[in-house]
Amino acid sequence: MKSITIQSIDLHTVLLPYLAPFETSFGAETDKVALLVELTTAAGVVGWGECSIELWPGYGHETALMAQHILSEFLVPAALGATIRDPREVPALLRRFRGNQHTRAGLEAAVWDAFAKTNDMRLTDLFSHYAPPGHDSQGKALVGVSIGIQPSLEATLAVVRQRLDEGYGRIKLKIKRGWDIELARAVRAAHPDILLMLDANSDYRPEDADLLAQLDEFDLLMIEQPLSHDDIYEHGRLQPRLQTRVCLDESVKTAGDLRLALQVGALGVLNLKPARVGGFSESLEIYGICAESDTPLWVGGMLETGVGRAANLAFAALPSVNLPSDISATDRYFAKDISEPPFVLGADSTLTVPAGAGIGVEVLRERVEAAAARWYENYPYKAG
Ligand code: OSB
Ligand code: MG
Repeated sequence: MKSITIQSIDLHTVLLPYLAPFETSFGAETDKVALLVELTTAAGVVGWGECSIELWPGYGHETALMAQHILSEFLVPAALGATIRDPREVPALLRRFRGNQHTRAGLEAAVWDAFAKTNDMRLTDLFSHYAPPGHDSQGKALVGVSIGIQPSLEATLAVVRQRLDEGYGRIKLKIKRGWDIELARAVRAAHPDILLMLDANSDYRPEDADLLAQLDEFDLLMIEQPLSHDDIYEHGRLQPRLQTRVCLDESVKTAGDLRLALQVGALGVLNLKPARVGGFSESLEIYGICAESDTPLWVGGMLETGVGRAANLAFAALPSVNLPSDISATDRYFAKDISEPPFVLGADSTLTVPAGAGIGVEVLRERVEAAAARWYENYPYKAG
């Protein structure tokens, strides 16, 4: 493998309107905010990465201004001039700074993309290279769609119908306390055979175990993150009380968290969000643990732009990612993304990894500039 030397890093905070607002147990969002990391190597190769952040500290604690601050003051200066022989060296380069997983993941992703492009290979094949032997990329990933909280059961049924008609083979519904049993009952009654799952985004408490057990009758693929975002222990007490598998999302931020969760029986499935665990190096370690322990695995998303989604798709194409991932087609999110070509859903509810080197999509500079201008118009903060 050819190494890379990091010559320069440019940051672009962008704001892209969603086609429809996305509501979870934390509230509704109408726009995607992202910080895009543009990294240029000494040889002139450009890599792109996306910091999966949000407008306010809801899912994770990192916001756009925090990401700008952490990158410009600390992470970028630590990375500039470094020669990278293996992208898994990036965490060590940034080790003296703690936390800020979503932010550091964006910088690491830009390194992975530049490294893959330098070696003229798809990012997905670079991931395979560092995965356990025999884990060749499948070149595509099984995907599903995440449906936000709707104003009524009727509205939910209409969106579910639309997504099934579009070809999604797995439906995930966001739930919150008071918007759960009847929702699951209605959707299951309308669609007895679909792959159906729920995501609570930490809205329930240990005392809600009996209520959550009522969901068992709906034959759910899993229930995602029912309890606190930083809890593992209580999930370990909850899982034996449910027939439905518990999937952890928020609670697993490191490979160590996953080992602990497996030890205490806190999960039956893992949602691996590369951003949540600080990047693809930690993701590969977690992937290896799942493969070895036969833990069902899928790749989660945060409504990323094409840059983040392309990288997540490259990872989701690894063979031990064996349940549908939250990586939907471009027209699920945006009228016009910042990259081309758009992702289009295949007939078997799959997305295909683009053939080009690295993330395989082209970032359109005029779209990035327009989305950056939209950020400054709506959130007049100083650039990092
Ligand atoms: O909990 O999985 C989640 C989006 C933002 C924050 C948290 C979550 C989500 C999603 C989006 O469910 C899934 C997607 O990117 O399509
Ligand atoms: Mg989730």
